[in-house]
Parts: sequence; structure tokens; C-alpha cells
Amino acid sequence: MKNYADLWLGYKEKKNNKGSELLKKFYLEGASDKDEVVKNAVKELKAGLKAMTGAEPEVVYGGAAPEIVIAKGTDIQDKEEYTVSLKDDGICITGKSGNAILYGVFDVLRTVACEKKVEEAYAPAKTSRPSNPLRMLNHWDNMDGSIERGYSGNSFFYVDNEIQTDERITDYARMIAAVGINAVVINNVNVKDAASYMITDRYFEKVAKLGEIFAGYGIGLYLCLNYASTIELGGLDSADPLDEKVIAWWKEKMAEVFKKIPTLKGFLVKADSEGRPGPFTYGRTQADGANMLADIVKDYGAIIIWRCFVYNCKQDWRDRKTDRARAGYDSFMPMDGDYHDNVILQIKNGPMDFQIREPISPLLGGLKKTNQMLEVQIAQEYTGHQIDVCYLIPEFKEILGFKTYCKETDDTVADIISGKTFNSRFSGIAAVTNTGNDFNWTGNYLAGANLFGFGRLAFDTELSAEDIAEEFIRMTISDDEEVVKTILGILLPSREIYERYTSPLGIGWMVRPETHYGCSVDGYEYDRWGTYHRADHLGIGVDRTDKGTGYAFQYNEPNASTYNDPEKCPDELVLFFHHLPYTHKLHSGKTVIQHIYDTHFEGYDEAKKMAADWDSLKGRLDDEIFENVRERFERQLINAREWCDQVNSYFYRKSGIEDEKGRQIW
Ligand code: GCV
Repeated sequence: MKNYADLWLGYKEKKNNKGSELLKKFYLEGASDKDEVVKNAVKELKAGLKAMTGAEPEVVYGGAAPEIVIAKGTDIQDKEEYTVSLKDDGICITGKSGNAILYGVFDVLRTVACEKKVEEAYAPAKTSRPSNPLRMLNHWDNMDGSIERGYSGNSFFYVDNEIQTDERITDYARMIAAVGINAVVINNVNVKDAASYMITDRYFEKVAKLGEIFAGYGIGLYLCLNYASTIELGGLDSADPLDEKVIAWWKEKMAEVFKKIPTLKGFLVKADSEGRPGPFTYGRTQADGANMLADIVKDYGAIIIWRCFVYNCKQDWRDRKTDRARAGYDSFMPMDGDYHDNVILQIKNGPMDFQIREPISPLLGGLKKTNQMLEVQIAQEYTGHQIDVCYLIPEFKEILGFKTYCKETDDTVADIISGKTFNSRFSGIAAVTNTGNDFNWTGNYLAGANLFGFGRLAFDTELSAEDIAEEFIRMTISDDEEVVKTILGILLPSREIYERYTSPLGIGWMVRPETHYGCSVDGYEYDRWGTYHRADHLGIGVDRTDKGTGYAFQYNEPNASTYNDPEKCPDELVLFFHHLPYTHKLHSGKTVIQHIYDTHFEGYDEAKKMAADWDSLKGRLDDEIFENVRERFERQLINAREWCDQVNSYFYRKSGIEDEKGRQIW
């Protein structure tokens, strides 16, 4: 028996396609029965359909599938595109690779699991092409088994500095392949201690084994690198990317690494950030560091993904000129065009750090000659630690739909990261993942919707947040219409509800330092992290206009002018860009202070309503799932109440302005 939930692989008996003759025979065209990914796809197909319809299908193979070689972003999409169509006596899945067949199989399984009739789903034939070439999960797992910002137990990859290669890893690979993930980074971006030795004999064998497991499900393996390995492993006195000794060391090291881990596709690097080493130490640019490694791994068809999360984390809070929001753009834009073509810059969605509301990073749409990848976070570091329900797909839809105005057409974030805007060689989307060794993988069962949703959205950015949530509910919880409706009513508004009871109008933070859970309005106000709200008795917000830090002008027009003007700036971001009096009128017609009071009372009330709605489901779904979420709602309500009361009291005490509605403020 498994000690964890099957989530969307836990296929149960279904009604609507039972007895269907079409589901009894599958033609896999372009697939070879020798391909490991195809073999696994067939296993999934047979087991899944048997569980749902009672019948195991016959499988007929077509021509051989060409081998997948990651050479060009668009090649990945070509090879992963699949078509599902109906024949007189069965269903045909066509594709040019094992991955294509695997995704076609999971499409059929999803259709049946969601009780959609195959006759309707696949007539006319359905062709799906992944929106993004790379659809990646980033694990922040440490070798000692802890997970940085992990809220669902310990790592299932590492126990006491040993790598695990058990059945759970295979199930994880199956589960993420089922939603279209094709790349995974298995160690924390903060590479230190034992993790530095991932690229040594100490771990080669086990890493290679993990690589094989993932490759069986069409998932490329990536590792995070310690930029200073030349010093820490090699005994050199430098990590200067232009130093010949350093280059020679890496050449030898990479030859060894790719020989020992043949499935390895590349590396993710956090350099010059939050204490991690990097090229700045040697007076070199980020491009110098990234290109040096990229040139070496190129011989192995591999890539270097270089993070743009570079900022001064030792700022003086008195200093109003330094602006953390500016840092990514200031560090990376000047070298646009210099990054080699197997380098991808990985850019967090906002200029700060996964706050509940931030503007989009101006690097997205700023960079025009550089491969780009978007980084989001489904680990709920600042969005409730997988205690509070916060379905993030609506936020990701907003990010993807943002018009950057970098070109006249095809200028959204989705266009850029799909590779379309600049015909990029490599591109895609990564999420800092929310999984751990909890029995259900994600702590709060409903946080599973973010894992499922991220994969589905990364594969098809046109899907709606609602359709994705509905699939998740039907595949993992229940088909009962009332249950589906109630849970949709909880998930869909949950991000905005979380926003309402936490930090207002885009200002962010106000969280407890270190843990990042719970309210502490001044927690980061007099600290070194560049994370300030600047509230006094008259007003609140950070002036990032032409009169302030000038950050607004890192955007293309008309975004720059819109953000620069408090009359045009969208309400939800207005305090990110402007320092405003509490009496300033928003577009909504409310003053800033009244908005703060109203949203906090509303957010807390809405959280209570979500909890009550969940309670109404008792007895209508699996008891364990019910109890798992109920218990978290109990904690969410304590959290929401604290936020509501602390934020309202804080700003009432600062401003001395009464709530128009006379509600209780402390
Ligand atoms: C992995 C934030 C988090 C850190 C994280 C860092 C990053 O600062 O709090 O835990 O480190 O982002 O993204 O590198």
C-alpha cells in the first residue's frame, strides 16, 4: 500500500465511457514499442483505462518514433505535439516522439476521468502543441532532507545526505509527466554543503539513476550548481569566469559529469544573490559567468539557466535611492544580446519576490535578444504556506496575459516565453514547486490544484483557471456536481481573498521575517532586505516614479507612463509605485485608508465563508481529504483574523482616521 495520495493518477470507476468500443483499441502512430517513454505511456493507458472502464485496450504500433534531441526550443514543441483522432474501430494517437505519445495518452485518460465522451472530445481530431518548450519544476530540496520554503514535509529525494531512488520517485515522475512537465531541477538553488558534491563521484551513480527514471517519462534532469565549485571542490583560489585555470577545471569537470550522468540536460545557477558566490566578486558581469559555463556544456547539447534574482540584500533602510525593484533590470539589461545562445535567463514574475501582488518584471519585454524563462512559485512562501487556500492559477494567467509592448504584436509574457516573440532558441516557464513527502504531496490537499494547474497551464497557456480547477476537482476529489461547484467557489476567488486580508494595493511584505507566514506590518520595515512600505502618519507607499527611484521607467511605453501617474496606475499596484496620502481617492472611489479597512474586513469574512462552504461538504467526499482541508481552514481563519486586526489597527493608529463604517479596530 502506498503511503501517499495518488492525486490525478488515482483513476476510479467512471460511467460515461464505460463499454465504449473506441477505447478498446489504440493506434500509436509515430511510436516504437522499443521507446521507454512509449512503453511507460502504454502502461499508463492500460492501467488507467482498466481502472476507469473495466477494459484494457489493445495497442497497435505505427512507425518508429524519432529520438528526442534538445537542440532548439521550437524543435521541442514540434516533437511534443500530438493529435488524438477517432478511427472506425479505435482511437489513434499520433506524434513525433515518445513524449508526444505520452501526452496524448494522458489527454485520453483525463478525458475519461473528467467524464467527457471520447466521441465528442476527439471528433474533429484534437491537436495539442505545448505552448512552452520548457515546462519545468524547481525543487528547493536540500540534501539533509529539509526543503527551503517547503510546507509539505521533507524531501522525497534526499534523506540524511543520501539520494533516494525508490518507487515514490517513479510515481512523482508519472504524476508530473501527466500534466505535461518535461524538466525538473532536483536540488535547491542555494547550493552548499553536501549539494556541492552532486557533481562528484559521491553522488554520480544515484543522480544518474534519477535521470533514467525521469527520462522514462520524458522529463529532462537539471542540477543546480555551486558557482564557486572551482574553489570548494577544485581547490583553486578563484572562480573568475575569465581565468584560464577556472575554465580548464570546468571543462574537465563537465566531461566527467556528462559521462557519468548521460541524461543530464543542463544546470540552473543562482549567482551573486543572497550570499551565493558569483562573477561580480571578480569584477565580471553575469553574462561572463553564464557564457563561460554555457560554452563548456554546449558540447554535450546542454543549457545553462541563469537566474536574474540579483539584488543588494544588505541595504540600509534609511537609503531611499537604492530600490530593490530596479536591481534585476539594472544588472541584466546592459548585456542584452551578449548571452550565448544556450543560456536562458530565468526571471521571477515580479521585481521583488513572489508577493501576493507585484507588477510584472520589466526584464520580460525589456530583454529582446536573450532567451528568457519565467519563474513563478507554487510553494506558497508568501501566500499562506499551504495552510491558507490560495489557488494561484488566476495570478499566473494575469502574468502570462500582461502586454509588455516590446513589439506591436505577440508581446505578452506568454508570447515571449513561448519563444514566439523573438524566435528564441530556448524558453519556457519554471515553478518553484510545492511538493514534499507528506502523504498527499502538497500539505493542504487543495494546494495540489497549484501543482496540477501549473503543469496544465505551462502546457497550454490558453486554458482557463476555471477549467483547470474543474479538471483537478473531478480527477482527484469528486464528480458530484454540487461538490465541484462548491470547491470551484472556494478555489477561484481564493487568491484575491488572501490578498484582501493581507498586504494592500501592491505594497507587499508586512509578513513575519524569516518564516514569511503571518502578519507583522513593520517586520521588514527597518531591515536590510529592501522591502519597505514607508508608512507614516500621512501616507504610505514607495515612490518609484520619475520623482522617486525611477523604476516605472524600466517599462516600455505606455506601461511606464501608466505606472508613473497615480491617476492612471491600476489601484491594485498603486502603492508599489506611489507614496500617497491615506485620503487619496482610488479609481474605486474609496480613499486609500477606507480601502484598507474594507478589504481587510471583507477578506476575513470571505475566508470564514470559504471555511463554512468546505464544512458543508462533510460526508460528500473522502473523509481524509475533508479533514485535511478543514483543519487548515481552522488555521487560515486564525491567520486571516490576525492580519485583518493588525493591519487595520496599525493604519488606524498611524493615520488617526476612523473607519466610515465604525467597525471594531483595536
Ligand atoms: C532559495 C527568497 C526566499 C529564499 C530563496 C530566494 C531565491 O529570498 O526567501 O528562501 O532561496 O528567494 O529565490 O533564491
